[in-house]
Formats: sequence, C-alpha cells, structure tokens
Amino acid sequence: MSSLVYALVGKAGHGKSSTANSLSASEHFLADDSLESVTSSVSSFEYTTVTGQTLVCLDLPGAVDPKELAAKTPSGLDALACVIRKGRLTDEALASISQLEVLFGQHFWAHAVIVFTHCTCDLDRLKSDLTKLGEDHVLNKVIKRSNNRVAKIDNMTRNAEQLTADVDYIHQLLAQVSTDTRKKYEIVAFTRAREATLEAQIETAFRQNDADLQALKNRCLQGLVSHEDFEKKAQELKECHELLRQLRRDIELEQAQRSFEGWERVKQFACYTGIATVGIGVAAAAAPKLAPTALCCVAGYAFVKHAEASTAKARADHCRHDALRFREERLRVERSQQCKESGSDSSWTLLDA
Ligand SMILES: Nc1nc2c(ncn2[C@@H]2O[C@H](COP(=O)(O)OP(=O)(O)O)[C@@H](O)[C@H]2O)c(=O)[nH]1
Ligand SMILES: [Mg+2]
Repeated sequence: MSSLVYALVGKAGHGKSSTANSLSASEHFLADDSLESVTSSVSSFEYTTVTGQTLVCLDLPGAVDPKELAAKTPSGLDALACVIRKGRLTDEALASISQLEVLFGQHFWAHAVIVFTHCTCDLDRLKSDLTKLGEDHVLNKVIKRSNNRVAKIDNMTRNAEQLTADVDYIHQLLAQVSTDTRKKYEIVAFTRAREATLEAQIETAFRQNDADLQALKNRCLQGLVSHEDFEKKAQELKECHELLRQLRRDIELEQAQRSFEGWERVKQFACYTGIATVGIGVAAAAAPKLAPTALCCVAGYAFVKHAEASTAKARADHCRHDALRFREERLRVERSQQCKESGSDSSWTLLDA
C-alpha cells in the first residue's frame, strides 16, 4: 500500500510543527513559540502508525517555494491539514485562513482537514462552539467546504490516552480526503495560485516604482533633491524595476515551459491514439463499409496533426520567451557597460526601457 502524503499549513505559531510531532509520535519537527518563524524550509518525515499505515508528513514554512514543495511531493499531496489555534481569533488570523485559498488555489478546501490546536475540550463541545458562530462565519464556511472534516488536539496534554484518540481521529480524516475527492491535490494548482499572487504583487510594485520615480523627478526639477541624491535613488529604483521585470519573465518562462510539456504529452497520446485509429481503419478496410473506414483514418490523422501543431506552437512560445529574456539580459549588460564607459547614468530613460 502506498503512503499517504499530507502537509500541515496555517499561520505561524498556531501549532503546525507540534501537531506534526504528535501525529508522527516523534520530535522530528522543530516547534517553538519564538516570534520568528522557526520553520524556514519544507521538512518531511515518514512514519508508520500502530495500525500499519505509512504516512509522509510535511511541515511547511510560511513562504513555501513551489519548486521545493514539488520536489518533495512529485506525485502531489493526498491531503492538507489546516492548523488553527483555538481561541479568540483576531481579524488578521481569520484573514490568514481565507488567504490559504489564494495561496493554494480554489481546490484547497476540498483536500483539507481542519485541525484545532490548543483544544482542551472534547470534539462535541468544539463543534457546538463553532455552530454558535453562525453559518456565515469564515470558520464555518471553510469547514463546510472541507466536507465537515474537523478535528482537535492539545499537543501539550498529559493525557496520553486522549492524545492517542485525537491523533487516530486526525489520521482517519486525512485518509478520508482521498475517499471523498478521489484525486490528489496537485502541486501545479499551488504553483498557479502562487504565480497569480506573485504576478499581482509584481504589477503593484511596478506601479509603485514608476510613481516613486516620477515623484523623484518632480522633486529634483523643483530643486528639492540634489542631483547626486537623485542619481543614487534613481539607480535604486532602476535596479528594483529590473528585478521585477526579471521576476515577471521567469514566471512567463515557467508557464510557457509547462504549456510546452503539457502539449508534448498530448502529442504522444494523440500519436498512439492516431496509430490505433489508423490501424482500426486499415483493418476495417477489408470490410465493405469504406466510408466509416476513411472517416476513421482522416480523424486519426487530423488528431495527430492538430497535436503536432499545438506542440510546435507551445515550443515556439517557449523559445520566444527564452529569447526575449536572453535579449533583455544582453541589452542590460550592454547598457550598463556603455554607462560605465561614458561615465553617465541612464536612469532618466528608465521608464522608456
Ligand atoms: N498548550 C498548547 N500549546 C501548543 C499546542 N500546539 C502548539 N503549542 C505551542 O505553541 C507554540 C508554537 O507551536 P509550533 O508548533 O512551533 O507552531 P508553528 O509555527 O505553527 O509550527 C509552541 O510553543 C508550542 O509548544 C497545543 O495544542 N496546546
Ligand atoms: Mg513550525
């Protein structure tokens, strides 16, 4: 039987690492209540429960790198445990719960188990407290979208029996996710959601950067900023602009790469299907019904051709992005060399670049 792979997500300090230790009955994960986040990279641990079930637990840092996550979970995640500290939730904590969907994509809740930590009461009491909050409360909305998979735990309890019961129930709900969804949470959904957030942030930063530069120019023209200070600040803004541009290119390149790989797979599939269809067509040719035979052949051929054309287009797209990035990089180097040789600065032309 293959292992069940799950990740713990949620706000820093809500008890992800402690819950990971409780679930895996280990001290593998570093838990701390310091103000700084102690989990800086994806940490994973494989363990087997007393019932013989093998699980892989991933403890995620606040800023997860999609590539690192994808490398640790090549076949996707079976479930996600959304860890929330029980207690009076601040607006910020509630916003961070809604943010999870922005970060992990809209399918996130369908794969989630909501785990309340610091919970000393029993599950029935927790559920009745939640009901009192009303249907429209953020917590109840996400619980509903998670197919009512709610669990609780007190990682600091001295009651070993209670801890075992809570851990067992969480394991049960994690396994239930696969039964409920019948598919994995694919990291590509996370990658896309992450990219969309990053793109929005880049656009805002671009606008801010341009506005800052314009304001700086105005201040310089009014004599409020010395030329020296202007040059220094303009150079900083220019570097920031360049960095944002590169980030955007990186995202575009990765998207083009994904599209290319996707079409490559479709082409392969189409080739096999096309060959099979032509084969059936040829076999059917022996029979008197020539019209459907010819139709089969044409359909198979058209399918292969369409996939070939799409792959070529995706490949061309990918090459174009790559070439564009390369050209920009070269231009940047050339321009900075020219500036060095002439002793001038091209910051005035920043917005036209
Ligand atoms: N009382 C109590 N403390 C907890 C519980 N879970 C975590 N903690 C404490 O909360 C702090 C933050 O926990 P940690 O697991 O590092 O949170 P993370 O940042 O989400 O990984 C630590 O001091 C833990 O000891 C719990 O269920 N009950
Ligand atoms: Mg942690």
